[in-house]
This record gives sequence, C-alpha cells and structure tokens, in this order.
Amino acid sequence: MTAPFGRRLCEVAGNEVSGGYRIFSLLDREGPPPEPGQFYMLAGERGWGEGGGRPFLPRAISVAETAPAKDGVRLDFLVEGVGPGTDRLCELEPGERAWVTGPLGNSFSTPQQVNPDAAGAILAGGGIGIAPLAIWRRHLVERGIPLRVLLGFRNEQHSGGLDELFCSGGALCPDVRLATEDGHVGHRGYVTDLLATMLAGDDATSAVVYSCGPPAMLEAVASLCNSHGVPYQLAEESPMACGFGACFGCAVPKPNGDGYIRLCVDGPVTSAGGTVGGTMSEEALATGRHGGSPAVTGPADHQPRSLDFCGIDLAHPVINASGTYDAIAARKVFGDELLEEFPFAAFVSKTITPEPRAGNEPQRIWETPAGMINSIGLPNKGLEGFLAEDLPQLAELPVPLIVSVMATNREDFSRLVREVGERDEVAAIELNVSCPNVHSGLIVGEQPAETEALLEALRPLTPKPLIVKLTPNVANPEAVALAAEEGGADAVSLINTLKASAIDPATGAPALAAGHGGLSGPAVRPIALQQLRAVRAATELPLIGMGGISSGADAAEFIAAGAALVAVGTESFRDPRAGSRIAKELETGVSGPPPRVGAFDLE
Ligand code: RRO
Repeated sequence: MTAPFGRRLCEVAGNEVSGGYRIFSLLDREGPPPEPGQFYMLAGERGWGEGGGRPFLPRAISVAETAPAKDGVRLDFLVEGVGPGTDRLCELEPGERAWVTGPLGNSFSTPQQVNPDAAGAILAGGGIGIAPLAIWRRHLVERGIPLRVLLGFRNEQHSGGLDELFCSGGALCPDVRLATEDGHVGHRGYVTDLLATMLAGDDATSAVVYSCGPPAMLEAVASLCNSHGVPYQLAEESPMACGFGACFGCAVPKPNGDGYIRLCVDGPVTSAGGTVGGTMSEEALATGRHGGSPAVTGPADHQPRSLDFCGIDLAHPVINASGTYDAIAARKVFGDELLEEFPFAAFVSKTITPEPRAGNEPQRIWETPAGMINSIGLPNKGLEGFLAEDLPQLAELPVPLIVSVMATNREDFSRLVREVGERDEVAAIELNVSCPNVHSGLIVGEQPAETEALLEALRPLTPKPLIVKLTPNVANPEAVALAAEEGGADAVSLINTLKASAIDPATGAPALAAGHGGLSGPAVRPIALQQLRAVRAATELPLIGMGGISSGADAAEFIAAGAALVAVGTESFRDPRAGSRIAKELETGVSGPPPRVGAFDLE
C-alpha cells in the first residue's frame, strides 16, 4: 500500500486534553486507513513557519487509532507538547486544518508472520509510546490473537491516553497491566519489570513482544527479549524532516553496526536482528501488493520539453537540490503517482563517492528558525553500488538525470566522472566540491586554484555537461565560479549549505553529533540570492540558483537575479510535491497560499 503523493489539508476533528497529553484527531478524506505502526507527517495550516520561524518542519506522529468516518477516516494521535511543533499541534482547534502526509512507514507483523509457531503477543508501551500499541492491540483482538499488554508511566500526568485508548466502559481493558514510577497505580517501578517477570514464565517464550517507548526502555526490552530468545518488534522514533526518505535525518544504527537504516522508510517498526518488520501489510498479503518497488514497466514517457539547459531539454526551470530527494525511496512510499507528476524537470541524485559511506552518526538534523541544519555525512552506496542498483531505477524517471559526485582526490574524481559520464542514462554530472559535512582535509571548492585544476583534469574525460556546485562558505564565491569556468565547467550551481551549529538547550552540548552542519531553508535565501548575483556578475556560465526557495515568487527572484534554473531542497521535506507547485506558481505568477515562511508583514 502506498501513500497518496504529496501533502493534503485535513480538518481537525477534535483536540481533547488527556492528562498531560492531547488526543488530536483529523478527518482524512483522501488517504487509505493506516496500518498499526504507521505514522503521518503533520503541520498546522497556519502558525507553522510564521513569526519566529518555528515550528518549520512537519512533525512525525504515530497513529494511535483510526475509525471510518463520514467521507473518510478519522485519525487519532496522542501528542505531548514538548517543543514548538507539538505545542502548536496541541493548540489546533476543531475546524482548523493541518497539512498531512501519509500514512508512512511500515507496520507491525502479526505474531504468526514473525514466527509461525508463535502463540500470542505481549505489548509493552511506555509513556507516549503507548499510542501505536493501542491500534495494534485492537487489530490483534479483532483477529482473536491472545495478547497481554503492559504499560508504564512516570506518573499520573504522563499517563495521558490511557483512558481513551486502553479502557472500555470506564474500566481498564482486562488484558492490560500497569507500572508507574511513582507507584500511584499498578506496579511501582518500570514496565520492563513486568516484562521481565512475564518472560521468565513458561508460557511467554512462544510470544512475540511489540514495544514502543523511550529509547532506554526499548533497549531494555530488546535486551530482555534477546536473553529469553523471544522475537520482538520495536516501533522506534527519530527526528525526521520529511518522512519519505528524502532528508536522511532519521538514521538509526543497524544492530550489527554496519551502517544505518532510515526509520521513515525502513521502519519505524524494526525487528530483532535488524530486519525491518511489517513491510507487507495484511492487505498487501491478501492482494499480493506490497510497499516495495512497483512493477517495472520500462522507462516512463518523457514530458514535452521547452527549455534548453546546457543542451538538455527541460519542461520547466525547477529541479531538485542534490541530496534532498531520494526518488527511489519516494517511489516506494508514493507509488507510480510520483512518476505521473514528477515534481522536477530534471532529477539530481544524492552525491555519490567512489566507495560506500554509512554517513554521520545521528543526531543528523536540527530545526532552526525558518530552516534546519543537516549533518548527514554523504551516506551512499559508492560508485559500483550506484551504477548497479540505483542507476537503472533512476533511469525510469520521466526526466533527465544529473548525477552528483564527490571525491577527496583528483584520481577518484576522475574515475567517478569517467564511469558515470559514459552511461547513456546520465545527462550531466554535478561536481560537489562544497559538502560541509565531510572531513576530507580540503574542500576543493574553497580555493579557486584547486577548483580550476580539478576542472582541467576532469574536462577531457566526458563530453557531458559538468556543473560545479559552489560552497557559500567563502568570501568570494565569484572567484571560485570564475575558476570553474576557466577550467572548463559548463554551469555552476549555488548555494550548498552554510556552515552552522546549534546547541541542544536540554544538554548544553552541540545538537548535532558531528558538532556542526549545513544550514538550509528560507533563512538562507537572502544570502543565496546575493551570492548568485555576485557570481552572475563574474561569469557567463548558466547558473542553477538555490537556497530556501519555497514558492514561485522566491524562484522568480533567483531567475530575475540571473539563474537559468532553480533548485528546491528543504521545501520538499515539508511538501513532497513542492517542485511542481513552485514550477506552476512560477508559470502563473501566483504564489500561495500564504503564509510565506520567513516573510515579514512589511514585505
Ligand atoms: O550529506 C551531507 O551531509 C551533505 C552534503 Br554531501 C552536501 O553537499 N551538503 C549538505 O548540506 N549535506
């Protein structure tokens, strides 16, 4: 089952206080009913990105319950106001609307799907993590699967949702046992105490454990299950900007230590041993359809084109910024609807390197006023993996393909350009000489002479257009652009992200594991525009302008300042169809709907 492509506005159907939490309900008239374990990306239609610019990104929230409603389905979420985004969700009143993308992610598998000999289920939830277990409990009860439920809370305030989600007729459901840290009800202690006792019993070893809660609790659950040889599935959480595989922010380590998975597309349900759970929904099992790649039907028809960029025919001037859209993951999430209205006139791949890279340790993303900082660290399959696995899938996109490459020395850059350049599927190559998140010792794009020498070495290796992606982290980007032109580049793109840091107020330590990252989003737009103007004045090369473009009006500013094409990055995290929306707004001259993120009333 795939999600409808893009975000949609849904009415708020209810928002009730429940202890320290809220039960927040939406009426979804377009999406399919969610599977237990799935989540949605949510943002208020108003009050998101205004004023101080936060909240800016949508928030990933697990669905707690769903029910048929007039003209659609009702979606219930359990929300705790712990920051600007969840605070705003808690304020939304019935009658207001919220942007919704989803249902997203995989779902829980039944005990028999996990282990054919399994006799039942144990659900262990902590705090707000009880939410996905509520909908899962109902599914299991409806299927007559024996189950026991263990729920743990810090105190009464943090037991919100219990009455609405696990009570019936005013009384706790008979299969539910409670643990509270303050002992006001149930066992005084942790839910994992109850789980440990249960797993020590003879009858528990034939169960499958399903758990959701804070990370320390999930670690304890995994360790208890491992020591008793009991299979388990965990619904995990991680900060994410997009929910559909584009931002690479929600990385969690694979249990075997060999790199990371993205929780949005490889989770949120993970299983013992690091395999992901529930990638096939029950409906999918019945129909033979699943959430994986749709059947390959051969290259899609190319759209009629009207714009020439370095000899490449494009339908409109809006493309994606490298690393901000994973078209392969997006096709799995949204299905072939993605291809029918592909949001970009050309697709730029995430940067590839000669060898595979796992990327940086999480935390990888941090929301900032009207923007975000990323420290993704270039996760990719390496040249061989890209050519063998990704290129054939990217070649099915209905638009020309630009492959972004990066290496730390000239020999490796040459290999990338030679091997990528000889593939017919590739229309152009972007040279990423500006990543702020890789410690290569030298960022080529910071030095005009290095940039020129690199281009001189690479130019003879391919007849395909070479686009140089400039860094904004220099005093004179125009000098680097000029050097790229001298060396034989066909175009330059700018800006990559601005070096930036954030401190986590909760710890006083740097918010990102790498200490720093790159800032993007509307906050950087005026800087990007000025750098584009400076580069425009210095070179004759065609320019691809980017940096916080969120609307057609923003794109028009870059084009007025001399960009031939514009690229959309961070805005796609908030709106998976932002590319086509911006292209349309650009064409019609009507940007909307307000609010314009980061805009002042004085504008
Ligand atoms: O992967 C990244 O961390 C990354 C790259 Br390659 C880049 O060019 N720009 C950026 O902000 N992040």
